[in-house]
Amino acid sequence: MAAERTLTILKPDCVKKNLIGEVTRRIQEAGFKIVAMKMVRLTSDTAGGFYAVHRERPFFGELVEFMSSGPCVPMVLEKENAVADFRTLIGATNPAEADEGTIRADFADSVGENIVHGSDSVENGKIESAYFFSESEVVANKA
Ligand code: RTP
Ligand code: MG
Repeated sequence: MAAERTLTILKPDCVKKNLIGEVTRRIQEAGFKIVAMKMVRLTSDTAGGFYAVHRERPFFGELVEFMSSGPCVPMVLEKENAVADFRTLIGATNPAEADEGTIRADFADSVGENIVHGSDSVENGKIESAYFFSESEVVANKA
C-alpha cells in the first residue's frame, strides 16, 4: 500500500523570505518524499476557495489577502503517517506557541503569516492535493 500523503504550501512569506530551500531541506530531512511541486500565484478567488472552510472566521479576509500576496509553492508529500508527522514538523498555527525547532517557531512572524500549510486529515489532504495538481502531475501516480 502506498504511504500516506499530505499537501503542504510554502506560503508567500516563505517565498518572500527566500526560505524555499531551507524549508524544503527540513521537509526532506524529516523523511518526506516530494511527489508533486509547483510555484503558483493564487488569486483572491483561488485562495478563498482553498480556505473555504474558514469563510465565516474573522481572519478570513486577511488570510485570503496574504495567500494571494505573492507566489507560493504547493507540494504533495509522501511518508508513513504523513499528515500528523507533518503537523508536528511545522508546529502550532501560532508561532509563539509552536515547539522549539519547528518550522513555524523558527521562521514565522505571526499566526497569520506562518510560513507553511499542512493538511489536517488524510481526506482533506486528498481534496487539497487535487485543488493544485492533476493526477498526471503527481509523479508517483505514473507507471
Ligand atoms: P494551515 O491550515 O494553514 O495549515 O494552518 P492551521 O491548520 O495550523 O490553522 P487553521 O486554523 O487551519 O488556519 C488557517 C490559516 O489561517 C490563518 N489564521 N489566522 N489571525 C488569526 O487569528 C488566524 N488564525 C488562523 C493562518 O495563516 C492559518 O495557518
Ligand atoms: Mg488548517
